[in-house]
Amino acid sequence: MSQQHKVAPPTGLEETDSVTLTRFVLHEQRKHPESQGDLTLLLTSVQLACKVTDSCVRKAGIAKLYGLAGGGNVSGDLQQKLDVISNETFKVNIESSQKVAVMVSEEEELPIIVEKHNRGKYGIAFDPLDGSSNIDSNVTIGSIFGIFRLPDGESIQTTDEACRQIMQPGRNMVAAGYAMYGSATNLVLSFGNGVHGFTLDPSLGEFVLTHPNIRIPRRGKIYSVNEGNCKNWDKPVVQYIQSLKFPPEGKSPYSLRYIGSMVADVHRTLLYGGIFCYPADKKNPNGKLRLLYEGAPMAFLMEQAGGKASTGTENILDIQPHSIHQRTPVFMGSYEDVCDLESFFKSASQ
Ligand code: FDP
Repeated sequence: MSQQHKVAPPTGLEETDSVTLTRFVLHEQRKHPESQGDLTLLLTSVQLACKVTDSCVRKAGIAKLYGLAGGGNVSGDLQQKLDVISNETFKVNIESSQKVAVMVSEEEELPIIVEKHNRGKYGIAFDPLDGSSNIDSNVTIGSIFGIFRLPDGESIQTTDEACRQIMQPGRNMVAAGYAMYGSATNLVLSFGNGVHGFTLDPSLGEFVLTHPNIRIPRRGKIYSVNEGNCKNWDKPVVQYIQSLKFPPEGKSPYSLRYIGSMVADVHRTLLYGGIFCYPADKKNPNGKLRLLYEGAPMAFLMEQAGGKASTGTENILDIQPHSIHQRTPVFMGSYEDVCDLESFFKSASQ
């Protein structure tokens, strides 16, 4: 509608002009006249996978979807029924978009190579249901994804080629995001032009833009870490956390908030500021979280929102992956907080 014909909706009808996720993505696509709409269609399929997963999570108790499925994932964690359902949902929906050639899932040891007739130019890495140890207690969980342009998806024939093509530094991602199944359902997304948050309107079944252009505060007041692992942390991490709890005279200590579900902890950090940490420790020298479908997509969002993501010594987005399920230490959040953390690693190395 042209500007001159645009009339303000009558009071109470403001919602008739909701910016849905689909409308937002189409609008962004128009900024790139050369675009063939492939990413738009891929995001539509991811959006649907998130809606289906959300619906399963919401009715899990009633439909008897809580509990173990009987198998294990790549981490050796026991698979929950919802892990299996969300993984199938992501695979089926994304493959049917015909826009990807390779998928990497936290639930599958090998990359999934899409049938030739269904292939597209992208690769996607996803954790279909992150934080699943929290499922049965109805704590917030989520899905995380990162999308890469593949050098030549058409030619892939072997597992090794599939791995080689999708194992790119996070900085190469064309889009990343997460869905959060909490007291409301959010989908937070970036395709390299800022971070935008949508909330699922259950009456419409549509994600509606509620948090345009999210900017993380330069410095926060909250730290988020599983402090039970403290005895195994490296010295710089112990010293840094100690500095937050015992600040110099006149400064307030940081508050601690830890849900134990990455999507929820990162979402709060993005909105309120502060730092989310999952450090390496003596038992897990590379930490716990996975690079391709946890660390890198969240790092992409953090940086796009004006924050920072680091291993302590390196920007997470610069890591060249050497295996699809490799782990990485994670420190992400407000720019100044992550810089402070890095300064403890720097001092330790001098
Ligand atoms: P979960 O084991 O419940 O799947 O990556 C997995 C993850 O959850 C993250 O969502 C979360 O941040 C982290 O592990 C929690 O680990 P701890 O239980 O060791 O704190």
